[in-house]
Amino acid sequence: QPIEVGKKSAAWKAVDHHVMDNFIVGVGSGSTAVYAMERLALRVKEEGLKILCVPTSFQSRQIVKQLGLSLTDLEEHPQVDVAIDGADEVDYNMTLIKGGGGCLTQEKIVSSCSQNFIVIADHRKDSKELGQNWTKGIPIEVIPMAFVPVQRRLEKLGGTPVLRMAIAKAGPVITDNGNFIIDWKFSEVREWTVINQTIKMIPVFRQNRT
Ligand code: DER
Repeated sequence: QPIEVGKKSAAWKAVDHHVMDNFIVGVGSGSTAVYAMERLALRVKEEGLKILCVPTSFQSRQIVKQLGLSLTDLEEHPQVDVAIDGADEVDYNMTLIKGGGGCLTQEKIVSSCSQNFIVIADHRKDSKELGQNWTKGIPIEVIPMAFVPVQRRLEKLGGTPVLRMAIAKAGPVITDNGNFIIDWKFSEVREWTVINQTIKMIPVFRQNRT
């Protein structure tokens, strides 16, 4: 499977190039991040690499434990040396779409606490403009009680905000943080920094009218 070979070799190179002894390492979620965690475990075994891993989801925490890597968290280590993660799409500007696996919030928090953020993305994720290859929309995690007001605010920005429904469970996907995900399907290319700021400003609680 050439794609898996590509993902694995990119993940191994990222780990070999960016992870040093005594590092606090943010470990991402999804299938590409698994290759990175496997490489970390191999280096610990073969070189005696000393690292502590901050997981970014239930999935990555489970894999850290299965591989015998040492776990830590942002309470113990709020400063992370490098975060290594996958992505769903990357444009020419290195703007990412993340959250296809529903783990975007903890991933973003850990990467924001990190000196260095390494994204491993095979050629399928490479797009000139966001939305070219990843057509499922921009994942936005919302507090359940606010999903309709947030949908309405997103509709005003254009595009179609869709509540992500679960497959192996009736009803919507519930994230590791107990929230919903809205996939915001947009039509035309946007000024993503402006959009990112605008989305962040959407109050997930209705403000009292003053
Ligand atoms: O949820 C995410 O952002 C993940 O990093 C993700 O969707 C990438 O997954 P993959 O490595 O399995 O393609």
